[in-house]
Amino acid sequence: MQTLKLAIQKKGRLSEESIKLINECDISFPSSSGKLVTAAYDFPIEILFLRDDDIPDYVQDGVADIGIVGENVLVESGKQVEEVMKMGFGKCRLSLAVPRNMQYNGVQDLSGKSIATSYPRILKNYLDTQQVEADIHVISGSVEIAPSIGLADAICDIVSTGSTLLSNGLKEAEQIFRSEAVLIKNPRLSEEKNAILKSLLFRLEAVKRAQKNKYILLNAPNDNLDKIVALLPGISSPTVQSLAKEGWSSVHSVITEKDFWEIIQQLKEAGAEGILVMPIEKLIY
Ligand code: PRT
Ligand code: ZN
Repeated sequence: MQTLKLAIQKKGRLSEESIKLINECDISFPSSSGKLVTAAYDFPIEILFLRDDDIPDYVQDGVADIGIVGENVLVESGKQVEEVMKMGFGKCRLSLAVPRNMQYNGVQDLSGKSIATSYPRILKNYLDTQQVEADIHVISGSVEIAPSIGLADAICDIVSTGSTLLSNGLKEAEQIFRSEAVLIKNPRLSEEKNAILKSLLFRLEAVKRAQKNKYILLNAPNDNLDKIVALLPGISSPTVQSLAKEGWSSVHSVITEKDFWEIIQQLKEAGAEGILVMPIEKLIY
C-alpha cells in the first residue's frame, strides 16, 4: 500500500501549528527529534521535516507529495505545485518599509532607490505593476537592519505585529502581499495517493470548521423564545426542549466565532440565562 508523504517545516514559526492540526485530525506520529522522516501510527502518511524554503521544490519534484508552507515562500519559489487549502495560521504580510524620518508619499518615491529583501520575485512583480524602477538588493536574513547600516534605502520584508520595524526605526509604507500557511500538492499524484489526500482533506475541513464554531447551550424564557431563536442562525435550526422549570426552554445551537461576543450579548439582553459555550472538536455538515 502507498503512503502519502507530507512535508512540514522542521523548526520554525509553522512547525507547531502544522503538527497540532495533523494531530487534531487524529493522526499521530513520533516527534521529529532530529529525524528527517517519520511514519504516522494510524494513517497512511509519512511526515518529512524540512526547511520551509525547500518544501515547494520537494513537492514539485515528487520527493514529497504534499506540504504545508507559507504562501510567501510558495509564490517566491515560482514552483509548479497546486494550492489545495488555506490552513488559517501563519498569517502575515510582505511589506515595503522605509526609515521613519523619510518623507514617504507613495511607492513612486522609491524610484531609483535600493531595496533590501529576501523576496526579489514578489517585489519585482509588485514594482513592475506600479511602474517603479528600483535596485533590488537580495539578502537572506536580518533584512530590517539594512537601512541603518547603509546597505539599502528601504526594505521589503515579512511583517506580523510591526514591532520589528518599530524597533529598527522603520515605518510600514506599503503592504504588497498577504500570506498564510497553505497546503500544496504535487499535480501528478497517483490515484491511490489522491484517495489518501481526499480523506486527509475531509478530516482537515472538519477540524478547521470546528475551530471556527462554538456549541452554545442556554435557558430561555418561553415569552422571548422566538427572539432568542432568531439570534441563533447556526448551521441548522436550533434544538429547543422544554425545561422542568415552568415557562422555560433549553436551546442548543452552533454559532460562528466571528460574531460570537455580539450574539452572546444580544442573547443575554433578550433574557437568556445560564449560557454555556463549548468548543467543538469536529464539525461535519
Ligand atoms: O529554518 P527555515 O528556513 O525553515 O525557517 P525560516 O526562518 O525561513 O522561517 P520562519 O520560521 O521564520 O517563518 C516561517 C513562515 O512563517 C514564513 O515564511 C511566513 O509565512 C510565516 N510568518 C508569520 C512569519 C512571520 N509571521 C514573521 N513575523 N515569518 C517571519 N516573520 C518574521 C519577519 O521576517 C520579521 O523578522 O518576524 C519579523 C516580523 O515580525 P513582527 O511581529 O515584529 O512584525
Ligand atoms: Zn526559510
